Amino acid sequence: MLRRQPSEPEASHDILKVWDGPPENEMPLKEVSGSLVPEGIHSTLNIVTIQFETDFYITKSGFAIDFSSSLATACRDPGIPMNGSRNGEGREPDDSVTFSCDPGYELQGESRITCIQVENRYYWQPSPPSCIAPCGGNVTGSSGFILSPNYPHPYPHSKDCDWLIAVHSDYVISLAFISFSIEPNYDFLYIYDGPDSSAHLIGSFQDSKLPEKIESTSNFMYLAFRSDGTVSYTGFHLEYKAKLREACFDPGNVMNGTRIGADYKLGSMVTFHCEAGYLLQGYSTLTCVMGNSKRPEWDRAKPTCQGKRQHFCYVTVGVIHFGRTF
Ligand SMILES: [Ca+2]
Repeated sequence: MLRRQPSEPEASHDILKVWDGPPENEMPLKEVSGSLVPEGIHSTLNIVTIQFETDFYITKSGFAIDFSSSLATACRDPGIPMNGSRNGEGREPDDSVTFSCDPGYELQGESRITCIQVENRYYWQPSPPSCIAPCGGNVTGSSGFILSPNYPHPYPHSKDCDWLIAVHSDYVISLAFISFSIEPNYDFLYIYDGPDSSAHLIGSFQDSKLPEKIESTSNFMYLAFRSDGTVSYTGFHLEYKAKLREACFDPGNVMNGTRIGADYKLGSMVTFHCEAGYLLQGYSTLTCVMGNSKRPEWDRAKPTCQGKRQHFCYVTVGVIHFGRTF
């Protein structure tokens, strides 16, 4: 397959670095580059170090920074993480606040942080967490969301993210696309009807057209997202729900036989036939009915195909035995 090279070489940056105290304390506050004006920065010490690093290429207008000092008497507003929420308003020493993330997002850091005072210095320990859309994972629970990494921001390049959705065995999985936008022809979302990528491929999805809702035939669904080394779109936001199974499980095949019928819904029938030279043992036709457990199940056990020759040998042995006795 042809792969494109990135259209520009990795840009060399000019960076502004800000530390709380001298750099040797290793308490970085912020690293800034580009042209977005960052939010205000607050130190916890009475010293701030600002370092400006430039490379050999391209110069722009630079920066202007305004600063002021104030006497700290409490911790600063710990903020609310993007795609998450905060519980608690306290900012006094020993006050704690907790954080949680919106469905589909994972907390990075500690959910509980505490305001610490050391002499005139007030700070949160540990630092406030963030909420990120993870790259893959095992998803359980009767409903939930699957988000492309970094959603709603563009997903990273060269990512392999795999999700396994597993619900209770009486249920199947219904997956709805809330939003979907990935680079056509180069980035893909593969969805499999089973617990891994060796299961039946339901589809490989790409581009920005919202796919129809899809359903698994078992209680597992496997999603594999692959992005190439360049160009990212916003990705996807999917919602899954466990749905009571309305069909029987795939009854499989029989050794030395064939099956007719591929519909496993309630009321459907499948019929087994044995190859020439084999005899069917049991009932040839199974019907999907509502079982005693209120779940669809086949009304009979699957038949088997027995070799005639084997049967014949058994009779022959019987004759010899018969001959010896009398
Ligand atoms: Ca791409």
